Amino acid sequence: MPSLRRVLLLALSMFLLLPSLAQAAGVSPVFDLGSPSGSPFPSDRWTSPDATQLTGLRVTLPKPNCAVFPSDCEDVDVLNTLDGFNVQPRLSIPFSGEVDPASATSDSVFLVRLRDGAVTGINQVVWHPATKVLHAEADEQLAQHTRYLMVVTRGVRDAGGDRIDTAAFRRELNHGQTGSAADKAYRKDLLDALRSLPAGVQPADVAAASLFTTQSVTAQLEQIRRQLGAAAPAPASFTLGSGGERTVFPRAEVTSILFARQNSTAGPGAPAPLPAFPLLSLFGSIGTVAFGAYDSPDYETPAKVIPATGTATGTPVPQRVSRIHFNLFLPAGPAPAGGWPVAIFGHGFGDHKNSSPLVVAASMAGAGIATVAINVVGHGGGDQGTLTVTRTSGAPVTFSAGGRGIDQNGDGAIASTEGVDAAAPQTLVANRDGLRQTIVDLMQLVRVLEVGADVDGNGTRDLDPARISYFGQSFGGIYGTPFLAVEPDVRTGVMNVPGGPIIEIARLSPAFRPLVWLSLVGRTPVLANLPGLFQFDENLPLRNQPPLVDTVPGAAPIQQLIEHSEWAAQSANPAAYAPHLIRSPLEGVPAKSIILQFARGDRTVPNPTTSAIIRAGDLASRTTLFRNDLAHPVTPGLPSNPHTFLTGIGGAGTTIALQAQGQIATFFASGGAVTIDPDGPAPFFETPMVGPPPEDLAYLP
Ligand SMILES: [Ca+2]
Ligand SMILES: [Ca+2]
Ligand SMILES: [Ca+2]
Repeated sequence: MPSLRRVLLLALSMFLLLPSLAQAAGVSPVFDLGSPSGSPFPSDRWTSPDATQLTGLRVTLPKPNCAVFPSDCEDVDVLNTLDGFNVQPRLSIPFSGEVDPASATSDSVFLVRLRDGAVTGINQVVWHPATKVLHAEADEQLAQHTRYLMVVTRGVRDAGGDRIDTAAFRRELNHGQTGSAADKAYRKDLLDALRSLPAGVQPADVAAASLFTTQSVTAQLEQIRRQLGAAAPAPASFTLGSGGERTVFPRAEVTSILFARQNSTAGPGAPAPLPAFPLLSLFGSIGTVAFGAYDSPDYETPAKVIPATGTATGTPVPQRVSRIHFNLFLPAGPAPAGGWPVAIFGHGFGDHKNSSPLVVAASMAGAGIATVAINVVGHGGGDQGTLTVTRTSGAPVTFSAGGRGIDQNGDGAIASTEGVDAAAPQTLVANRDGLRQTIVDLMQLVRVLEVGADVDGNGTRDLDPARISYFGQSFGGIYGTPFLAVEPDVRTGVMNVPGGPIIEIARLSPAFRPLVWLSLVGRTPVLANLPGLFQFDENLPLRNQPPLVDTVPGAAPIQQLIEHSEWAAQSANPAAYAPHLIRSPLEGVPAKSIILQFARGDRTVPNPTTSAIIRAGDLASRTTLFRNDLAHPVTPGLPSNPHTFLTGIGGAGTTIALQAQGQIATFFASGGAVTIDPDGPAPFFETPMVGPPPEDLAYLP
């Protein structure tokens, strides 16, 4: 009996051995669990159990040599606070030899969502000959806190055109009894998951695989929203004057608004008139100009980071209370019973509440809608800045301008966005938590409007809490998307020129690319890989471009940093929240009425980053595309960069701006029911856009 068993075992091992001997010279994926780069990534091998998380896991990447790679070590500390991997992951697959990158397609490399078997392919393939690593983006954004199986099949071919070898992986999986307990547990989970191959794929086809769990994206903002809703806030104050005066003024009596902005630690500068002030009189539609303030819990530490808390059971902790100032513009005429409908407007990067909101308010007022705006974290100059309202009668009234900028780098200056980013060593967080805190402040503003805003002080509320809308430009569309996904009581929203993720906007936009370069030269070791100011080459393909063979020295570490930046910031990425606007609302949040406005060839928020939101949210039918490629050639003076088409009043773009604003005003006035084409049958606006979401840049010269 023992001898028979030995014979059978021998026969079986011969059977297993022979094919692998025959293919011994072939190329195979590497499956060495000794380091994250030694096997297909992402992989739950690089997590630890954590019962406080929705995923039951926390990322635990090992650190490189921190004496040589201190910046990478700092980044690992940030990534290791997360409860899973990127929802838009870059897949990395190491091989033992050369492969043909053209053979890496959605048929040969794909992801299987384990809960339902849904398959996602790949895009943006990059092959690194020097390291023999194949990289590819998941073709679509994945679901949050969900397990996926990554499969690499024999459909991938080596440089000689032969199918890659499958024996090494099977041998490693079945017979690899070496390694840590974590290695063994991961191998077992992976073997179990391999029972979930899609129809038509046989176990013998699998050349490599990994099992990974995506991060939670929305959990912490949802936790904070529940905390905000637990207690009614104090109502807004409208008596901000330095002498206790009410800061509510009939528009016709205001002769100017002076802004003494604080741009340095030395204090505010000289008062200067707000350039946009005359636009408040555009249609005679605005009756009242008001300034108010409310308290909002601030979850950011002084380092401008919201500390990670368990996504299942954690309790975010407010660090302090901030006084948030707002500008409010009421329509002329008698208010409807219950108060004016109100639209919250979110300003852009580097802008502030005393600028663009004044450019859009008259259009809203013309439709009977009030406009309210706050400053984004880090924006509007320092908190010593003031506004002064001068009047046709009565003394000027001076009050805080509500600046939220700080001198974060200690150089004495308060730059236009200083304080929105996290401080070192948590540099990888970037503006994730400045954006999320701004969303918290907007959710708190909704609560404050819900307790009743008595603007004129006569004891009745003047804004209707049942009719709160949101619109935002650029950055305002970026933080506006998560806000609309998480806030249940704002049912109608317009995102104008949003994009995501931030790192993709930054590297693809000529306007922001120098900031990426600054971050590359600020690292140790420095990652800028070209000589010259602002020069670097990350050598990445756009979507739907053919596979790229990357031989640019120093591009690979930049690519990895881009991936890590995106992963770390998904909890503020509009694309990651877009699925929850309409298609898959979050618990307790109704589906929203949405318009997404954007412009062809936007050089500030490039089209591929807007398309990422459109694809993730199935929003194509809700888009309006401004065709600057058609309008620019026939309209002298129109800017080649259409990014600010919503607010371009005063120049050649005035008609376009008012048409875009008119679409929003009509949408809000109808409670989100009516979406007009801004220019009707004329071709410069498409409602909705014609054709698929653009994946190219299409910059005009
Ligand atoms: Ca500074
Ligand atoms: Ca009132
Ligand atoms: Ca049209």
